[in-house]
Amino acid sequence: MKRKILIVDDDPSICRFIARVCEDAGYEPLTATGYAGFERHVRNHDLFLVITDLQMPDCDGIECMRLMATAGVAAPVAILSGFDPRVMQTAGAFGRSVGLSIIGTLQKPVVVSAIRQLLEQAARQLFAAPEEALRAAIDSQQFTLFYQPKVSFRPEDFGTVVGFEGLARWLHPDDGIVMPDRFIELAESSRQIVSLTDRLLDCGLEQMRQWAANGDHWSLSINISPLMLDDRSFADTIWQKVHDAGVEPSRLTLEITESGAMADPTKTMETLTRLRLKGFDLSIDDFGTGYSSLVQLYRLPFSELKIDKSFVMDLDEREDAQVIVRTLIDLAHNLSLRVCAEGVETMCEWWRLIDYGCDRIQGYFVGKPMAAADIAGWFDEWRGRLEEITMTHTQKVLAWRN
Ligand code: G
Ligand code: G
Ligand code: MN
Repeated sequence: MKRKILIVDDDPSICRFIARVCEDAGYEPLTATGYAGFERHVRNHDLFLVITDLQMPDCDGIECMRLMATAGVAAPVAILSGFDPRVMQTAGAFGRSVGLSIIGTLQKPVVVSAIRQLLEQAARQLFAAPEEALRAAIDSQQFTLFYQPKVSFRPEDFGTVVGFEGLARWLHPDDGIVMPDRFIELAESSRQIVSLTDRLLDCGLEQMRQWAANGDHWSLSINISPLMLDDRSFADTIWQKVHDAGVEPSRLTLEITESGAMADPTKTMETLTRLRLKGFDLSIDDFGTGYSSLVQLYRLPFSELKIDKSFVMDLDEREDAQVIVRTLIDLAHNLSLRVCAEGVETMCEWWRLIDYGCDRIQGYFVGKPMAAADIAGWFDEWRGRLEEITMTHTQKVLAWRN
């Protein structure tokens, strides 16, 4: 059975033209010149590709895309239009936002070679499983880190930027910046997290080198998937990389999510212990949300505990969140761990955490994760804000003393 391609355009001659090219390439074209025909085909056929105009008398392209999304069309969609490329890009972004797989545009007047190219692309996509797309993206260096500042709360260096957490971002050629919730799970289940982390670590180490060249000796935190800790060679591999980059291992914090670290502590213990012995800083991430056992916490050689943002974000409203955060800070200190509170968004939370004796904080209040190029601008702005904040602080203390 031939694969079906739906072609939608209010101009029958354009439909016929594209249909001919599709037919010649061995496909079965279905055409529609209006909404009714379009809807019938979308509902009744298993489609290989949809080529749709954006501008029709009884239905615009956005409505068409909504309908396809509602009907659960999984086939790739190409946008056919005479509009300028920016309009088509916006329409494409809309299509993706409702869950369609927009594979490209076909600019009017349509030429045979462009149609053929599109057909080849659709055929390639058919065989490209998501893992393959991820692999190709890792190989072609489409991943980078965004950096979120961490600020010290200790009296000796209060307000100082001590380092950044690097968070993975996929710079997708069509979709723009793709967030980790869309690829980390897939990377883990397909074991590509190893090569992805490897790439990200290279990015981060290069960034640290540039910072150092500018006189900024910031530390960097990298998220490590617990899956990687089963690998006996992990500690050596990472040490070699850091050594080759001329970076002190103590400047690199490896953040491991609590649930992951706890899954099989005997297996991870060996790797974590070796990493500590080599001088790396180890952080237990999102603490309080996983399947924690305090016994594991003191068995595994962590140097930092990161309080999950869900507690921090409730600090202003909920007394129980205050109790939990205070208790976690005490617990960490009693186990000689440094504490970092994550997800600080308000001035109120900031003051409370100083009060509780938290060592470090991270959150939108200080800065969102940002591209490396934006750090310098953010840093200048932060110094100004910090001055204001500390002035308010001094006034508060004076008022309190009086
Ligand atoms: O900002 P943000 O949406 O970047 O991060 C969401 C989650 O994705 C974080 O909680 C973090 O655990 C995870 N994440 C981000 N970057 C990485 C990475 O490089 N490796 C792993 N394993 N997880 C990451
Ligand atoms: O790896 P981890 O779970 O720690 O990643 C941190 C996550 O928390 C990232 O997704 C980051 O964007 C997010 N984050 C960091 N600070 C804040 C904050 O102040 N508010 C909110 N809502 N999210 C934050
Ligand atoms: Mn983290």
